[in-house]
Amino acid sequence: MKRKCFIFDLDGVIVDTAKYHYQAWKSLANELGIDFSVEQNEQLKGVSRVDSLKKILKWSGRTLDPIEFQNKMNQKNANYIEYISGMNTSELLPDVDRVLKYLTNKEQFITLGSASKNARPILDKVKITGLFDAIVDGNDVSKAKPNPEVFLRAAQQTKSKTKNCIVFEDSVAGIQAANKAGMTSVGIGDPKILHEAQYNFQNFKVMSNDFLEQLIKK
Ligand code: B16
Ligand code: MG
Repeated sequence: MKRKCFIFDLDGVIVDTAKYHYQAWKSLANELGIDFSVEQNEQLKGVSRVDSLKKILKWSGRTLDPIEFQNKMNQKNANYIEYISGMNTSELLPDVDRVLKYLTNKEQFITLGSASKNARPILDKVKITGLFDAIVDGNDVSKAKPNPEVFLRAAQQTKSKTKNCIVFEDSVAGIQAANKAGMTSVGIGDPKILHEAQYNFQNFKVMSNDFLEQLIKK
């Protein structure tokens, strides 16, 4: 039996927490006197917390001393945690449950490859932790996307070859990481933004079971 390793990004793929990251970064940036556009936010998707704050400061030409930097990161995370505290199963993105069930029934490996350090509590809140064969998140890696470390670890944990791994990602950095790892990259979101992906879907609603079957048999 073919057993592929399906690696799901979390924010923006399984749950719509991308909007909460955006709101939390925007209020921090505005407080620092920095404008923060939707386009800039796009460049933060999939990017670690540390690297995100570094980018915001670079765009603004501002600097913070190490203590202020840490304080601002803590402030952003506290704000984000407040946003996600009320999450429940209704925040699973459309058809994620169908795709997860289909792959589970086909006995495929299901893994998480997320940059977020808040990934585990979020999976618990939307009640899907038990479906995963491996969970790799921001606490487990030292190199952030577009470095492929997070996806390579998910492959290792399921003893899968990289050519047998399929990554679902909503960020440019994540698609680049999947491509660097030699994995199949599937962009979930705007194909103009995610044009480096091998396949593109606006969301899981438009991804058929036939396509999933094709990936399993590939
Ligand atoms: P945290 P993903 C990423 O998660 C988000 O896309 C990115 O916006 C965020 O900065 C990063 O996680 C770190 O998140 O602050 O919760 O550790 O898309 O890789 O699942
Ligand atoms: Mg994401």
